[in-house]
Amino acid sequence: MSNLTPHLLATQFLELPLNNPLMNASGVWCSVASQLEALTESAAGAMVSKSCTLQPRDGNPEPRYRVLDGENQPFGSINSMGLPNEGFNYYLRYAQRHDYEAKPLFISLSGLTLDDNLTMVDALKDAVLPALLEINLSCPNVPGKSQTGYDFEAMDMMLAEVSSGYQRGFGVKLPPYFDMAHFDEAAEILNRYPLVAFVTCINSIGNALAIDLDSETTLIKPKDGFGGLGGDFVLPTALANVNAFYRRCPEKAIIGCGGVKSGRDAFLHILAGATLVQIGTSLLEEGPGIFPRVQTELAAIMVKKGYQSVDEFRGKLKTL
Ligand code: RRO
Repeated sequence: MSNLTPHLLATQFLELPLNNPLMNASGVWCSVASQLEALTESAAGAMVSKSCTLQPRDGNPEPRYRVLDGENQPFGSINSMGLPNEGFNYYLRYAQRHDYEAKPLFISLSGLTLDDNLTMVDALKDAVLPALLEINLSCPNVPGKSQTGYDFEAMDMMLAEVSSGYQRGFGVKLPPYFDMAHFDEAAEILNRYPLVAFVTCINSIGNALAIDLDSETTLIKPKDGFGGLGGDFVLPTALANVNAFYRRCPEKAIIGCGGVKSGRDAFLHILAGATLVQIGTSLLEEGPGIFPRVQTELAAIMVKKGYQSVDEFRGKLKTL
C-alpha cells in the first residue's frame, strides 16, 4: 500500500474516525473469536460479527455454501447457512474485550422472534459498550421463516420496539428490494425512527437456485437447493438499493454490501452513497488479505481521478 493510501481513504462513520471504509459482510470471517481477532488485526476499517440468535445454532445441513467460481459463469456464491452461530452471549463476551481503538465493532442480531431480539437488545444496552448494534431484518435461509424486511408491518413493529428498548442509535440490515414502491415504503418506515442511524444494503438476494449441469443436481443441500446469492450477480442490485436509500434517507448513513471484489466495485458503492463498504463472498474466498488489495485499488482510482478523500465523491453519482 502506498503511503498516501491511509490519508486518502480515512473517513468517518457516524462521527467515528475510520482508517478506511472497508469491512467484512456479516457472516464472513466473523463467527468465532479467532476470526474476529483476525479481522481486528487486518487492514479492515471496521468489522461486524455473525448475526446471532439468543441460543447457539448449528444451522442447516451441509453442503450449505458453494462458490460459483467465475469459470464459464459469473463469480459469486450461494448459501443457505441457516444462521449457524455461537449464541448471543458469545458475541457479547467478544464485544466486551474487543479493541475499539483498533477499529469499530458492529454486533449483528438476528433473533428468531421479536421477543428474542428485545432480550438481546436489553442485554447489549445494559453492557454499555462502544459496539454498534445492527438488527438483521433479512436472513433468507431459516426454513419456514419469512424475512422481516419483506413484511412491512412486522418491520415497523420491530423498529418501534427496538427503538424504545435500546434508546440509542442503531442500524438495520435490509434485503434487496426490486420495486420503486417498495423502496418508497421501506424508506418511509425507516424515516419514522430517528434512532435508526444507519441502513445496510443489501443482504444476499434470497432464494436463488444454482444447478450443476453435469450431475443435474442442486449445488447446496438445504431447502431443495434454494439459497442466498452473492458476488458479481448482485452488484447492480446492491448499487440500486444503496442509492435508493441514500436518496430517500438523508439523515441516515448507508453501508453498501454486495458484489465487491475490487477497488472499482468499492468506488461504485461509495459513488452510489455508501459510507462503509462490506466485502462478503470475495473475503471468504480470498481471506483478510483482500482488504489491503482493495484499498490499494481504490486509492489508485482516486489518484487517477484527482479525488483526495472518499467524502468528495460519496453519493455524487451523475444521471443522464
Ligand atoms: O446464516 C445465513 O444463512 C445467512 C444469514 Br443469517 C443472512 O443474513 N444472509 C445470508 O445470506 N445467510
